[in-house]
Amino acid sequence: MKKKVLEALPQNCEPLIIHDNDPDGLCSSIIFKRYTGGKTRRLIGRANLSMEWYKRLNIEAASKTVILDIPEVEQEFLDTQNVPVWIDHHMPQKRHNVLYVNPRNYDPNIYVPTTTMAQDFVGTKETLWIAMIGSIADYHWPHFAEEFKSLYPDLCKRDTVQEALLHDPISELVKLFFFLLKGERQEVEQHIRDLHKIKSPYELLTQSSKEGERLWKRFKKRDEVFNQSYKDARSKNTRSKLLVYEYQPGKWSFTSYLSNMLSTTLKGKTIIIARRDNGVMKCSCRGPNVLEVLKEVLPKVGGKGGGHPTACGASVPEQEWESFKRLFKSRL
Ligand SMILES: [Mn+2]
Repeated sequence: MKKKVLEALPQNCEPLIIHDNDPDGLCSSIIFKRYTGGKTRRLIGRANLSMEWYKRLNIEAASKTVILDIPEVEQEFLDTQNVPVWIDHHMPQKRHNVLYVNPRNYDPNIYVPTTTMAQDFVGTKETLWIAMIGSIADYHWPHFAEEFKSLYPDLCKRDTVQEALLHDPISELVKLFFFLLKGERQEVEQHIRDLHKIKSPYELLTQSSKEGERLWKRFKKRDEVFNQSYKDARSKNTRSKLLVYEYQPGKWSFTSYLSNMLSTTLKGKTIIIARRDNGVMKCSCRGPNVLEVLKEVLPKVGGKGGGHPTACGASVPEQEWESFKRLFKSRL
């Protein structure tokens, strides 16, 4: 696969890089951009790259398109391009006229974040820290973790995602990548421009450059707000196997990071973070076999959702919320 990707994307070929709006999408796009050059665009608020994005992303002007960490791309969209490159790790789709890299095509249970693949295809020693952040952010301990630890012994000493996220300084950087994607569009675009310029993790951790300083300041503001919800959620914890936390986020929504951290600190517990949105409860779910339970329970309450075996999103009609929680709990 690496050979095919490199053939399709020669160094400095300046493609348009479209990526998911999360740390895995962002980190993989940074790694690709360092190799290929070109422009990056973030796909906000949806999992499907459809024709409506064709004009908005100014695809016509692109000589080549790279699509990173996006679960679904319409065939019609792919057909406007000369064999785009699409690298993803969600449920495999059947498409043609595309170089589609998805490890689940070979093994439906394999879990490899897009960032891990980006590092394998076009990464260097200089992008290793970004590759580590993107992989851990997607809850994956990459095969290059040992190399990372020997290059940055002060940033990571542990051997598992859970331990590193709880105790190692690398966790601050993972959080930073999550939080800097929160905010007004212009503001986040500035963060991304800055992140593309950051050469080393210490620029952020010690604020040793103008960009590093600005990003750190923005991160800390968000972190303060996050800590409030985190404390609040922790205070709702009981001896039950399930922790459901309902909250209404302000201008920044930390839902997925919050559920990640709660499931890391409250090991073995199933976590559901929910917010009300137009008559539905939007949930971020984490837990040992949360997908399995959701698949059973959601159809009974007219809900929708899916994702990874231990990390899912779901939406449940508000009037079914209480029965959803009851059914869910009875299946644990
Ligand atoms: Mn993603």
